[in-house]
Amino acid sequence: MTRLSEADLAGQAGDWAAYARRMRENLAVELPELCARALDLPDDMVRRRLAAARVGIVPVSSGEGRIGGFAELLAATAAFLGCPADILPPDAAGFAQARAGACDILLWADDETYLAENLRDGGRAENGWATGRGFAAALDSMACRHHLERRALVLGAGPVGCSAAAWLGGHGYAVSLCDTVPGRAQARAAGLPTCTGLEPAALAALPPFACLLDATPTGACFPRERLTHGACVSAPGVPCRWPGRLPDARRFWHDPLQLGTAVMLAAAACGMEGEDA
Ligand code: 2YJ
Repeated sequence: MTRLSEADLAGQAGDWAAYARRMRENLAVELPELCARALDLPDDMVRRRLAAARVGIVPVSSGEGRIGGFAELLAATAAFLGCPADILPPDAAGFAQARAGACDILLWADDETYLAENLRDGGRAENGWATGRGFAAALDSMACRHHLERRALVLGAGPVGCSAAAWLGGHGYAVSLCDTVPGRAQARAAGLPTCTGLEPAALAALPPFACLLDATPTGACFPRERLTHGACVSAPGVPCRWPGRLPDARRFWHDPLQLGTAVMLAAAACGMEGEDA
């Protein structure tokens, strides 16, 4: 995950009605159900476990410091999922309160790690793993809705891209995983089901893709002509440069933090373990 800026998060915590409407219109799903699909868990179990979990967020000031609006957006995301959520004191005092019983699920992020930990029952989910699954499930929702071929291009072989590629491969997609670092996509694809690693120069030889998952911060560089006319794009990368570049805004999903956080919370609430690649 690229380090988010306060500007990336501006206005995101406020309008959940608009977020839910866009999700319904574009993905035909509600956020808890999308989390359940991302985790291959029953929808009712995810909703029940989330409703029973108290979430604590500990702001972390080490390294590059706190990001304005970050803890608030995590709390708002938890609340939107039906979890009571509190922002605890920053740093050591907050961790101490959490471990003394102030919450069931602890959310915290520094410059290297963003983690949800279930302190009551066990279960922990890292952000890259959860974000990849969430955006892969979002892409799949659009692909099912528009009857697209189950063949996907994943840009970026980092933790998010690899997690997305693994989810898509496990759900019947033929996946091409592409990275600009020579050899990286090929090495990472080797352990993933129905996944082929390639470098950008190899894309020109392939037929255009109807399903794209862009897990890079450089969406603007991806040539539009490598996509079919009705292609669907799921874009966890920040900053996101896709808006305005697709003919149909409904065949597109992006948010800077909410979906990944929601999948982390759902996974931790259900006792799952998900680590970044
Ligand atoms: O508490 C805060 O406000 C800050 N310490 C939040 C920092 C958020 N961290 C990031 O954006 C990191 N790039 C997360 C890296 C996650 C790796 N998957």
